[in-house]
Amino acid sequence: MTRLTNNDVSPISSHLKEYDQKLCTMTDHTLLGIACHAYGVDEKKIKQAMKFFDIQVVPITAGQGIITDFSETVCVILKFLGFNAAVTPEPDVNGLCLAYENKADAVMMADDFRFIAINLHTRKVTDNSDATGLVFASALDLLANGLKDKKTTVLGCGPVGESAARNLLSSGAKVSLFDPDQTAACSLEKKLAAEFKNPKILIEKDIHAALSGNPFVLEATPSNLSIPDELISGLKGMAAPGVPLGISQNAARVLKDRFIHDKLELGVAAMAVSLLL
Ligand code: 2YC
Repeated sequence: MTRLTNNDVSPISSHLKEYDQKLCTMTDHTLLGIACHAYGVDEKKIKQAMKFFDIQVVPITAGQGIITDFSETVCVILKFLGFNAAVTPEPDVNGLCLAYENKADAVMMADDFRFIAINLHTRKVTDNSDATGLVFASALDLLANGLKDKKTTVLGCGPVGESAARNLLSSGAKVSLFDPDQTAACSLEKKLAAEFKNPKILIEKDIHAALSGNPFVLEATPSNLSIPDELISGLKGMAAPGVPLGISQNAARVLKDRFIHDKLELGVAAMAVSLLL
């Protein structure tokens, strides 16, 4: 799991409105709308429920410690969506106690290994990797006006890629898997084949084969250049939860409004919506 830096996080709050509008232009859905689409829930019902739902974000000093602005940015995203949210004044155990004592409905927190949200009433736990894979698959589905029977290549077969591939299969996409570590692709294919009663999942042997046939792409690798520039023009669209971004700035310009990437926003929106299910 790639650890964000303050450089990744600090620009987010001031660009939220602009990003929300860009998502609308590309998918006809807002940040909240994409998250609701991911879980198949009615946005009006979520908007109603979130008014009475308080989420406390607890900074965690364990391991490599606090990322400056991380908790504050998660909180800003939650409030932008319409939730009541605040960062606890104390980190760690103290922060968790304060959240309970202040009758929070949910907490969100991250150490170096997991970023989770917990509904304190239902005890539902949502993991950022699962939610991020799901919501970026949902965004790609909207970008593509539906992915049924369309070739969709998942680059990166880790936790985010697994969650995305599972949800792309549910959308009826023709899923191909690629990972530089072929064993990761093979084990994911086996796992999904068992879950979906032998769907046709292709394992691609190299990046050129993976990106042939004008696919849609879900880029979920921690590499900063998983797709060479010369292969970009053949892509129909891309959703890229991978951190750092797996394509060059020039490639991002070529893809323009057929390309969705962020480092926190869609994942946090999906985690928050999942707390209300
Ligand atoms: O500020 C804090 O509370 C830190 N303990 C937060 C550490 C987050 C580490 N994880 C990441 O940077 C990202 C997550 C946002 C999702 C995957 N990696």
